[in-house]
Amino acid sequence: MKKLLGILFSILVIANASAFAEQKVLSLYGSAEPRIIEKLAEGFEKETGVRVDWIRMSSGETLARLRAEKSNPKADVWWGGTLDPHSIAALEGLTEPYKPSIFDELDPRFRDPIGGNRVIGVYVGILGFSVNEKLLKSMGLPTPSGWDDLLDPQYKGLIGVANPNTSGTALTTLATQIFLRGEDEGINYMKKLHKNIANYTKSGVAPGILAGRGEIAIAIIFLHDCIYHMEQGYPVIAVVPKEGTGYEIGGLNLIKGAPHPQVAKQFIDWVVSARAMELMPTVGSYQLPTNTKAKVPAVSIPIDSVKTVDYDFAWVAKNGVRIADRWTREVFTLPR
Ligand code: S7P
Repeated sequence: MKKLLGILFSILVIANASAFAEQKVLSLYGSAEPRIIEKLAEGFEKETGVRVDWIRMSSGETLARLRAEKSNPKADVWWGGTLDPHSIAALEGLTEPYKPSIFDELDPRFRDPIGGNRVIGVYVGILGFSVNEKLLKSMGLPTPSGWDDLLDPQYKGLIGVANPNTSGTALTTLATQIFLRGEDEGINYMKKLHKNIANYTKSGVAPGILAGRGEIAIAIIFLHDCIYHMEQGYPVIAVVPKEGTGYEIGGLNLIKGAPHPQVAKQFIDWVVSARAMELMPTVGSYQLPTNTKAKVPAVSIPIDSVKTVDYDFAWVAKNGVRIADRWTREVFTLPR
C-alpha cells in the first residue's frame, strides 16, 4: 500500500511539473507590424512551448506604457520599433542591459548602438518616400526626388507622416532633418513641411497605406514597408531622398522588473538567431537582418547602396524627448 501511494505521489508530482512547464508564459510588447510579431511569437512557441502573449503598440506608445508601468512592470521584453524610444527607455532606467548569448553573430555596426548592451539592434530600415505616382500623374505633378522637393506648395495636402510623440518612424524623420541641417534648421524644415501635410497619424506605417489607397500621394515611411505595399498591389514606388536619408535600427530590450526574466532572456537569445530573423520576410517584412548569418531578402535595399546621414543614435537617446517636445510646441501648433 505504502509503495502504491509512493508511486501515485510521484505521478502527481510529474503531472504537476509538466502542467507547470506548459504554463510558461512570455509577455511581449512589439512595435513592428502585427503580422511580424505574430510570426515570431508562433516561432518561439513552436520551438520552446512557451506561450507568448503579445501586444502591438507604436514605439512612442510603448515607451509611454513602460513609464506608466514602471512600479509594476507587466511585460518581459520589448521587441521591434525604432531604436530611439528603446534608448530613451534605457536611459530612464525602464530596461536592463542584456547581452544575447550569440551576440558575436550580430553585425558590429548595428548590434549595440548606444553601448553597454542597453539596446540590442535586431534589424535595419531605410527612411524614404512611398509615392503614388499614378495619383501624382493624374494631377500633373512630378515625383519628388528629395526632401527639399516636399516643400513645394504643389504638394499641399498630399503628404503624410506620423507624429513623433507616438511614432518611432516620425522621430527618425525629425532627427534626420536635424542631422542633415542642424537643429534649428531641421525644425524650420519641419515647419515648412507642415504646410503640405494632410494629417499626422499615430502609427508610422499608416501614411503608407493612405498613399497606397490614393488618399494622399506621398508618405514618409520606411522603404521596406513601401516594398511590402507594392507586393500587396498598391500603386506606389519607393524613393530614396537624394540629399541623403536617415535609417532605423530595430530595438530589443529586456524590461526592468520583468515578471518572467528567465523566459525573457531565452526569447532574446532566440529572436536574434538567424532562423528567427529569416521568419520575418516570410510575412513580407523586409528589414535588413542584423544577424550576419541570416539571409538578406532579395527585395531589400542594402544600406551600403544608400547615401545616409550620420545618424547619431546616442544623441537621439539623450535629446529625443526634447526634440519631439520642441516639434509639438513649434511645429504641430502652427496653422496649416
Ligand atoms: O514593422 C515595420 C516597421 O516599419 O514599423 C516600425 C515602426 O517604427 C512603426 O512603428 P511606429 O508606429 O512607432 O513608427 C519599424 O521599426 C519597423 O521596421
